[in-house]
Amino acid sequence: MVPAPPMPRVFSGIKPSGEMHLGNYLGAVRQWAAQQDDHDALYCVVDLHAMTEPFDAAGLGAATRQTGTALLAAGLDPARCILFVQSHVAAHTELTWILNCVATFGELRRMTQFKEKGKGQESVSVGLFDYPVLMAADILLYDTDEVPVGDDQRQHLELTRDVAARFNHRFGDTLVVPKATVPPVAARVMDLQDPTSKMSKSIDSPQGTVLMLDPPDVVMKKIKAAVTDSGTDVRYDPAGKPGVSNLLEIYAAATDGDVAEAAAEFDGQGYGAFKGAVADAVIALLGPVRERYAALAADPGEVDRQLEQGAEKARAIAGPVLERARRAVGLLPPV
Ligand code: AQP
Repeated sequence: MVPAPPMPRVFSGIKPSGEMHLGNYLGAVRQWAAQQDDHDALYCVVDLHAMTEPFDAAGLGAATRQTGTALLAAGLDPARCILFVQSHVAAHTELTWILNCVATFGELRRMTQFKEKGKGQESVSVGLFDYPVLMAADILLYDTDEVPVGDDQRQHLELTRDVAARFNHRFGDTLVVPKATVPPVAARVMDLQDPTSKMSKSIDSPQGTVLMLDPPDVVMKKIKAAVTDSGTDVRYDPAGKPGVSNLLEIYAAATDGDVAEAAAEFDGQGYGAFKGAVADAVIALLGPVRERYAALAADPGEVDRQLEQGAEKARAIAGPVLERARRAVGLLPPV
């Protein structure tokens, strides 16, 4: 029998920087869950990335476990993917150092996310500046073919590709150059109170952010209060009608439809009925995730055990890739 061709390897990560929201779910994690059967999938709670901005040391471990629990609840299945915590695989930081010596100051300084996050801050950590290199190491350490990300991470992915190609050019073919895959809808879910900014864990906008674990009445309230415009027609026009367009994207993603169909469905209906339908769709989508989360959170020891098993499998893949990179740059192997 001819052996089946290997499945493409996919890697992605999420920061434990706050509670997961609808943008994370629709823009990323739902795709991750869907890809487990036709991809060789690795997913990671990137706790080292959460340290690049001011963070609470006393809460970091609990936030990491909570994010791991939420990912399991959202459908990641350790029998079908490798789910682990970034800091449990030391190779991530070691490859970061090697790549730090390949990436340039100029290219990191151009990163939009660094510029935005650093703006107006009195002091910015070197970690925030170096974030894209750590992200490149995360991806390259697993010979990743595809990286499913929301629109906000495209630039970092381009940098990963550039760094990998430069490394290969300088030291010989060593690293797999990955490509980004962005979901067709809801690649950038916007804040409900400010539909020109993306929904984010770290931005303080409780009413504009639907959390993945929000109870139904809270979801309904937040979506009903979403900022729209003074018009009445439900039409997809991101520049002219950002609030309505964001809700149409959310509805299309939650019902597995597309925005054109969604706009046609609500043509001629007022914003009130439209918002109610969007909220109902989101509540139906998130209900099972909330239920699974409650069951999993009751046994944190089991979650830790599953994350450790994931880390063990991740280490087994990362070790040889790191070794390849060490050898390529000429480091003396230890005896
Ligand atoms: N609003 C969003 N719409 C679609 N996808 C999104 N992602 C994040 N926000 C949206 C995707 O979710 C994955 C995890 O990314 P993250 O941990 O960086 O998420 P975050 O909510 O953006 O977290 P922070 O802490 O608030 O980060 P910043 O401040 O950097 O935005 C990624 O695949 C991301 O694309």
